[in-house]
Amino acid sequence: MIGEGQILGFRKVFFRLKKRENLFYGVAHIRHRMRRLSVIIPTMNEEQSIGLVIDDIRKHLPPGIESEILIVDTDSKDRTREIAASKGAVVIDEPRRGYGRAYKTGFENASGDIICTLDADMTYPADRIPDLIALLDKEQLEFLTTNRFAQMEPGAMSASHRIGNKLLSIVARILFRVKVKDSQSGMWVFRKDILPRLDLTSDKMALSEEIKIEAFRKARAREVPIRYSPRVGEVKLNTWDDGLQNLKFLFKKRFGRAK
Ligand SMILES: Nc1nc2c(ncn2[C@@H]2O[C@H](COP(=O)(O)OP(=O)(O)O)[C@@H](O)[C@H]2O)c(=O)[nH]1
Ligand SMILES: [Mg+2]
Repeated sequence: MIGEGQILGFRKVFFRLKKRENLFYGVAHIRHRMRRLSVIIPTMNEEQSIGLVIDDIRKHLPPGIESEILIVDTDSKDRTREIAASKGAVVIDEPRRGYGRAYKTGFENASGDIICTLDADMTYPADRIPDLIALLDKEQLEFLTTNRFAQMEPGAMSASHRIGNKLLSIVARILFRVKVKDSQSGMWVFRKDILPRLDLTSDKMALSEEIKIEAFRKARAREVPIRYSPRVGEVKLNTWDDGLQNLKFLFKKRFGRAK
C-alpha cells in the first residue's frame, strides 16, 4: 500500500528531478546556441569615442560567452583604427563608403553565432548587451532591434532628426506592416544564421530600416526599449539627405527595385 505521504514524496522527487533536467537542458541550450558573440561597429573618424565604446562593451560582455569586437572602418583620417587595434579589436578596412556597406562587410567577417551592432559614438547602451542576448534565447527569438524613443536622454537627438525618424517609422509600418517604432535604430542583436534569409540591398543608411523590414518578415523578431544618450564626436549623417534617401528607399523597396 502506498500512503498519501509517499505519493507526495514521489511527486516532490519527480518535480525536483524535472527542475534539474530543465536546468540542464536550459544551460545546454544556451551553450549550444551561443558559442560566440561578434560585436560589429562601423567607424569613420571616431577617435574621440571609439576607445570609450570598446571599453564600455568589454566591461559589459556577458560572462561565459566568447566574443570578438570588429571595427569596420572607412578611410578614417584620425586615430580611430590605431586606438581600436590597441584595445584588441579586429580592424577591417572597407574603403567603399556607406553605413550599409560597412555592416555587410562586418557580417561577412563575423565569426560569432550571435551578432550585436552599435555606433562608435557612445549613444547606445552597451550595458544592455547581456540582457538582450538573454532575451533572444529565453523567447527563442532570432532578431532584436531597439527603440531609442523609449528612454531618450536630453540632447541625444535633435528635433528634426526625431521628426524624420518618426515619419520614416510610420511609413515603414504602413508599407511593410512591421511593428517598429524606431526604424532607424542602429543597435540590433541577432542570430547570424538568419542572414542568408535576408535580402539586404542597401549599402547606405537605409540598411538600418531594411534589415528590420526583412527580419520582421522572415524571422522571429521583436523591438525592445533602450536608453539613448548624446553623441561623443561629430555626426556623420546628413539629416535631410539621408532622411529623404531612406524615405525613397522604402517606396522603391515596396513598389519597385530597391538599390
Ligand atoms: N565604415 C563606415 N562607417 C560609417 C559610415 N557612415 C557612418 N558610419 C559610422 O556609422 C555610425 C552611425 O553614424 P552616425 O553619424 O552616428 O549616425 P546617426 O547615429 O544616425 O546620427 C557611426 O559609428 C559612424 O562612424 C561609412 O560610410 N562607413
Ligand atoms: Mg550614432
